[in-house]
Amino acid sequence: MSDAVSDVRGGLEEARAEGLNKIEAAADLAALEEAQIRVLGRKAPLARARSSLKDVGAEDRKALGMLANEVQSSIQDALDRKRETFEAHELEQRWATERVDVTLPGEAPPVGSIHPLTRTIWEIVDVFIGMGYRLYEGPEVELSTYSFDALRTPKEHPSRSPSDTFYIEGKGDAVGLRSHTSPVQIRTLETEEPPVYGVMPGRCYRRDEQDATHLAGFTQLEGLAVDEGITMGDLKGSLLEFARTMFGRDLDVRLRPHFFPFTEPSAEMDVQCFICRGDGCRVCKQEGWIEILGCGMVHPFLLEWVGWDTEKYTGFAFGMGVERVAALAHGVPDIRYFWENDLRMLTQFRGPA
Ligand code: 2NL
Repeated sequence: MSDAVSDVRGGLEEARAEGLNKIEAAADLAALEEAQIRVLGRKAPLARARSSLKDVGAEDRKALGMLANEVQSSIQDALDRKRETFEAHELEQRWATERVDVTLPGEAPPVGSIHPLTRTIWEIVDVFIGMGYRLYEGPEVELSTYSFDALRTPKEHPSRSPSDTFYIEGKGDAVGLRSHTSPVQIRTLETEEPPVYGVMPGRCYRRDEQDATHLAGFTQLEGLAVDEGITMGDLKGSLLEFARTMFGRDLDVRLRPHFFPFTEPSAEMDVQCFICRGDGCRVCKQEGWIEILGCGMVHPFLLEWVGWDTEKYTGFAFGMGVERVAALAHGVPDIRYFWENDLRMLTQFRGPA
C-alpha cells in the first residue's frame, strides 16, 4: 500500500475519532453547532483528508472515497443523535417551567359599583316611574328667574343672598348655581303640555357650613304632578306609596303644616320610625317619626307664571334630600361619608345594580 493511501486512510480515521470526540464533548446546543462547523466545515480534518484524495491513484480512490463518505455519515449520525438528545432535554425543561395550570382560579380585576347616592336616586325614581311619572333634568348653572322669581321667592328672601347662593362672577345676581331642583320643574311646566307628572333629581349648591347633615354640594330630588282635579289626597296617597316602598310596607306617614313660598298649603312629611315603629328610639330621637320630605299644593302663582289655566289645573309637589334619604335607609351617621370617595365606605353598597 502506497504512503499516500495510508496517509489518506489515517487522516480519515483521525478525522472520525477527533470529530466524534468533539461532538461527544459538546455540552449544549450552541457548543454542538460550533462543533459541527469544526468537524464538517470546509477547514475540518475530514475536508482536508478528502482533498488529499487527489494524491492517490485512481485504483484506490474509489475505496477511499467510500471510506470518506462512511466517516462523514458516522459524524453526521453522531451530530444528529446528540442534537436530538439536547432538543428533547430542552423540551422537557420547557414543559417543567412553562407549564400552565388552566384549572387555577383567575385573578379577578377590581370591580366597581354604583355609588349609593346614584342607587338611591334610581330607587326613588323607580317608585314614581311605576306611578306614571317621567324623569326630567336641567342645568346646574341656572337663571335666578327660574331659581327664585318663578318660584315666588321675594327679592329680599335670605336664600337669594350671596351668603347663601353661589353666583357666577360678572352676572350680578342673575345667574348662579341652583340651590334646589325646583327650576327644572318650572322649565318642565314651561315646555310640556298639561298634564305633567315628573321627578327631577340633581346636584344643588348652597353656601352652607358643612357638617354631618349639610353639604355645600348636595343632591335633591323633587317631584311634581299637575293635572285636572289633583288634590291633597293625591299628594298623601302618592307620597305614602313612596315612603312604604322606600322604608317599609307597613309604615304610616303624617303631614305637619309648614311653609314654602312655592306651595300652599305646605307640609313636611314624616314616616313612622322603621326601627321602633313609633315607640321612640335613638334613630328617631325618641320622636317615633322621621322627617323625610317637604311638600304642598303647587301655588297658583307658578301655574300662572308658565301660562297654565289655574281654574282647570291643580297640582302637588315635593322635594327631598337624597343624601338624607340614603343615610336613613342605610344607617349612615354622616352625609359627608357619601362624598369622601373612601372605598371602605363605598364598597359596602356593592350589589346587583
Ligand atoms: C324640601 C322641600 C319642596 C317643592 C319642593 C316645588 C316646585 C315647584 C312647585 C312647587 Cl315648580 N313646589 N317644589 C315643593 C315643596 C317642597 O322641597 O324640603 N326639599 C328638600
